[in-house]
This record gives sequence, C-alpha cells and structure tokens, in this order.
Amino acid sequence: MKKADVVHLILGDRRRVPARHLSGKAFAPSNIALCKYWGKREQELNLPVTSSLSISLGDQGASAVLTIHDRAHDEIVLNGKSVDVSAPFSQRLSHFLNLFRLNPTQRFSIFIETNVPIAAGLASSACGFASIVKALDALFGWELSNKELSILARLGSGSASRSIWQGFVEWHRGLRDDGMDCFAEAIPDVWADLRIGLLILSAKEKGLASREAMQRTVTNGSLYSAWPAKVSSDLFLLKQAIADRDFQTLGKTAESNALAMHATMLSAWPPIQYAIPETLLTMQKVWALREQGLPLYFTQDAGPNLKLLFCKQDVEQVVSHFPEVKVVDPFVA
Ligand code: 2P0
Repeated sequence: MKKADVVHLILGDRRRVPARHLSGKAFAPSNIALCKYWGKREQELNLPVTSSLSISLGDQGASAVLTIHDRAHDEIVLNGKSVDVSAPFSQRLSHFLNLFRLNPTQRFSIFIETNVPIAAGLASSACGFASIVKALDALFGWELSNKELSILARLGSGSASRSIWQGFVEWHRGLRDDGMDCFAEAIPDVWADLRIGLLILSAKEKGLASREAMQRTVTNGSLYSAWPAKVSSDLFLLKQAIADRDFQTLGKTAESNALAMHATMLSAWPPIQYAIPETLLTMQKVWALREQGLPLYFTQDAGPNLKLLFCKQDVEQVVSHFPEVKVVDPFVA
C-alpha cells in the first residue's frame, strides 16, 4: 500500500476537484508526547509499533498559508526566509504535496510561520505537516473530519497525526495494513492547571533525524523488545492520571517513559544519544528540586532540550529556578 492509495481512500473523487478557494490558511499546535512514539511497524505509511499519548501546546505551533501557481517548482517560505528547492526540507514537503496536486504541473506556494524552534526536538515537523494538511483542506474545500486529517498528516510525519487536535491526544496504533484505523483522537479532559515549560538548552539542529534514529533502534536496539510492554502500561497509567487529575502519576509516568525511550536508543549500535551535558545537569536539578518537595518532572524528545511538567501554583518557583523557561498553558483558549 502506497501513500497515494491512502489519499485515494480518503479523498475519492474530491482528489480531482479544483481548489474551491484562492488560498488556504490553518494553524496546528505543536505537541509533546507524554508516552512516546518510537518505532514503526511500516515505513511507507508511518504506522507505529505502539500507540502514543500527547498534549498539544495551545497557541504554540505552526501557521500555514497555501496558494496554487504554475511555476517550475513549489515556493516554500519558512519564517520569512525562502527555502532552497534542493534543501531536504523542501524536498520532503514537495514530495508530500505530490500526493495532492491536481495535475503534475500544479505547484504550491507554502508560507509557514512557527513560534517553536525548528528541528530542536520541539515537534516542529508535527505542527508543520498538520498545519499544511489543514491548509490543503481549506484551500480545496474537502471538509474532511479530524480523523481523516489525522491520517493524512501521519503520511507526512507520524507525530503530525496528533497535532490535528488540541488538549490530550491519543494516537491509536491500529491493526490494518492500510492504516485506516491508525489515527489520533482527542481525550476530552481539560486540565486547566497543567503547565509545560520549554527549556531550550541548545537551539542547534539535531545531528541524527528521529526517523533514522527510531529505525536504527527498532532494527538493532537490544532493549527495544521491552518497549511495547512499557508503552502499554504507561498508556494505562497516563489515562487514569488524566481522568483523576493525578499530577504525580502523570509526571512520573511521562518522565519514566522518556527515559526508557532514550535507554532503547543507547542500546542501539552505533549508539544514539540526544543528551548534551546541559541535558543531564538539568535532569539532576529537576530530581534535586523534587527531593526538596517541588512537584516537577521532565520529558525529552529526539533532541537535547527538556520539557518541564508542573502545575499552575508552582509557576513562580519553577521560573525562579529556570529563568530561561518558556511557560506554556496547553489549555489556553
Ligand atoms: C514523539 N518523536 O512521540 C516521539 C518522541 C520524537 C521522540 O514522534 O518518521 O518526526 O516523521 O514519523 O514524527 C518524532 O518522530 O517521525 C517523534 P516520522 P516523527 O513525539
């Protein structure tokens, strides 16, 4: 099964209908996984080995504006800067957009503005692809459901399937080969006191793309076989913690899940380590503050930066210990 087959399953005859509007505009939030997606059971459609659970970042994410033209190639402008057609980002995006062109000569202008650091492990590919899929929907007037948008976003980047939604989100692994049961869905609970702290320890682009890293881990990580069972138990604990507004269990489970994911990477060969010295020092600082009674946890993705988890009543304390932290209210209106 190819990506184009999935697009055909979802769009049907709409795939051949000209754009209904002159431009399509959409925003999608960034998302932070509390139970990570790490490993694919199928590469072409980005079908994951396990389900995962995330929280979207409210007004932090990407806005995309799409228009159609007939020039020689797509025009991509990212945060005000034109991206060269030969850059890996352009190639990946144009390749994805091939799935949706009305004819092979149709080209797009894509203007993306993000307010999260690109490629610093803050899920910018997730909000980028989700915003583009939503902008395509607006441009062509498909009126797809969020479930359908989630499946299309997954074809661009796995974690983008979760950025279609706000709040807590579960991405179902599914069982089908065509991935039609592999989509993200919102968990309706609103946890107004929850806060996420974005700690940029290095804004440099990461060396090894998460796509390669997760593939290597699945292929030869000696600890990877333990990962699916860890995810099942963490998903159960997280869903219960969300329902009960049990912050300690939420924080502990998210932190433990992230550390276990990084352990699977360290067990791969050649080994994969996204932490830099500042990452480890900051983890130790979080552990010390927790010992002193501050309910504070962290999670880490495929990069050196950390995301802190805490509650509204501790914002001042957290900021006093981490003056550079950017505090996000994920349930902001
Ligand atoms: C996550 N990450 O659940 C995990 C945790 C990084 C660490 O999803 O190959 O960019 O495009 O499906 O979605 C990053 O992986 O990978 C990711 P592809 P993606 O957020």
